[in-house]
Amino acid sequence: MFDKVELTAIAGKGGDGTVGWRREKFVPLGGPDGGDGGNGGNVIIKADNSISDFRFFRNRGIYRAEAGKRGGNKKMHGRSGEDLVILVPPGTVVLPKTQVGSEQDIIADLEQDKDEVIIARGGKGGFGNTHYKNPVRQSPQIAQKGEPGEEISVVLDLRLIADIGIIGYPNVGKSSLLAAASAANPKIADYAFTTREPILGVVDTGKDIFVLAEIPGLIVGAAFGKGLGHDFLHHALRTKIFIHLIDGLSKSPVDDMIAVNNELTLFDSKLGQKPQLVVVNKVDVREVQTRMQEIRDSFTEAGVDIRFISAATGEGVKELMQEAYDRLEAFIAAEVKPDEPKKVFRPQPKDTGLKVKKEDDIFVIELPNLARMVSDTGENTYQLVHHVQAQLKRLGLNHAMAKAGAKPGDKVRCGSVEWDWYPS
Ligand SMILES: Nc1nc2c(ncn2[C@@H]2O[C@H](COP(=O)(O)OP(=O)(O)O)[C@@H](O)[C@H]2O)c(=O)[nH]1
Ligand SMILES: [Mg+2]
Repeated sequence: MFDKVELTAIAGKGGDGTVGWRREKFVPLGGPDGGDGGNGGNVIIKADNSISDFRFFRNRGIYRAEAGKRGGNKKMHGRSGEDLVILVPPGTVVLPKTQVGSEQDIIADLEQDKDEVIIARGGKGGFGNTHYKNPVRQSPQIAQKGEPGEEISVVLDLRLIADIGIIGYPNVGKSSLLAAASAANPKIADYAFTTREPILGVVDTGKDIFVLAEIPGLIVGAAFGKGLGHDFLHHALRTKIFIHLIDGLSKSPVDDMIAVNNELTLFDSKLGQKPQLVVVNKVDVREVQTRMQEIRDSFTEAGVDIRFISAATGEGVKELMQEAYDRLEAFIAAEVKPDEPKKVFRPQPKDTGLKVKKEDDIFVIELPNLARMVSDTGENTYQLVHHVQAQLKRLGLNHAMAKAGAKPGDKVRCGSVEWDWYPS
């Protein structure tokens, strides 16, 4: 199954503004009433619990949001384009796809159901001619085109995040329990140091589904924590509750529990505070069966409630998983959610500053809002040229041109309008 997919998102173009005129009885030609274009739709990626993988994605597919509609007469706004919402499984990380194909900083981490991010913003609708009326220009024949929508290529990376982690000494049976409870296939009786990364499995209790992780590396004493990577901490910290597994054959099961808990707290105090279900394993072994009462009493004395299972025969595993899930749910429900700032990707603010770039013999002005101006005839009318020049002058064209090395009489262009520049 894919756990990575690439896609390109193209937001909707803004609708064009309209050049329109009021028509009334007995008024031959009314004032301007051309409406603005609607905004283009955004492309949004949203986590949804109903989606569990990327099987419905076309790899490298292109996802487009709807364009905004043209402005109408009577100052009617064009309708905005609909947003395109792409549903992904919770746990999806959105990364930018760079030209070289390397992945850099995360755009968004859609960890939970309903987390969402706008990856491409729709273009703004253009202004209709009503906006260009002024005391001198009573009948503006110019309007603005809609802005293009943003375009971005991203990689979606599905990272399962474990809800419940199994901790405990080496050889207590963590891998065996993970294998017994899920379809995961961890190496059993692996040498204790080889497992550095958490191994994840999906548990289906028949009623509920959750992700279970074997958290490796809990080796009490010197070795613990050494060489454990970011992945370990990431998973261990995100895990909401722990199943603390204990070997029923151990000399002192209670001391084992205490030692592991001390180690957890030393590693990160937040880990030590997570709720735990304490479970004694290997109850299929006779020796453990004969000590059951003694073990239970020792834990009761320590104020800890325990259950017995056998990861080898599966005894008690199903019940344990259901209990773990119920605890998880209760824990999540009780969690006070601080008002975390929503993880929303903010595109760079648009640079609206005036920029002049020399292309061959002509100085080109990059000012998107102004470059999108058009006249109703499509030609460069006096009004259009005048509007563009007046705006540019206000924004410091002369200074910018001089800085770019222009000499009086040089050609300059903004959008479709071209003229000879003489500083005035
Ligand atoms: N008899 C018995 N042996 C078990 C049980 N669970 C695990 N083992 C054995 O204990 C050893 C360590 O198991 P493993 O799952 O690799 O432990 P981990 O190091 O905690 O992941 C292996 O030899 C397993 O076969 C169990 O419930 N009963
Ligand atoms: Mg193991």
